Amino acid sequence: MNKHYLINFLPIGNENTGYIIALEKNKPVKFDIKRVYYIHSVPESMQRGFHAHKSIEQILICLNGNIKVRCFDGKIEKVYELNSSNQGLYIGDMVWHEMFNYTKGAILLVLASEIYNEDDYIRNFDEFMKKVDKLNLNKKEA
Ligand code: T46
Repeated sequence: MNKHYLINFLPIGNENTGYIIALEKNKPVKFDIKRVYYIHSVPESMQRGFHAHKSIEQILICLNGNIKVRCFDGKIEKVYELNSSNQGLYIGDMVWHEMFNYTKGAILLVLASEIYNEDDYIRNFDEFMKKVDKLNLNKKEA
């Protein structure tokens, strides 16, 4: 199962009225949203992220501007360009992610499946690789 992918949202409205996008449990968010946070005013040269979550799932939505996100699940690496509020980037557990190339005024909204818990972060890449290799090995043996 892919652990990082883009989700297209359904905008309600038209160019005369403007749009509403509603995100609900199962439509299309597959987890209970326990936290919402947003990141803004990031200098263009700044890179953020550089961690994976042990169990938290998230959807990243770029509400304004343009942000790039590199995701690596131990096998598949992909750079996503987030430049539309009509799309969200799903990032599951155990996905190393890095955010960069924030344009001026970029705003990143994040829906998360759990409240903030620093113990859920893996901030060391070698530790991430060890854990993800072990998980993949266990999957092969099962
Ligand atoms: C993620 C990416 C997409 C809190 O106190 N509460 C919170 O809910 C969050 C998200 C962060 N913090 C504190 C923890 C750190 O002291 O804010 C500080 C900066 O967090 P961090 O360096 O983890 O920020 P990013 O931008 O690297 O990562 C954030 C989220 O933390 C992370 O879960 O997946 O955005």
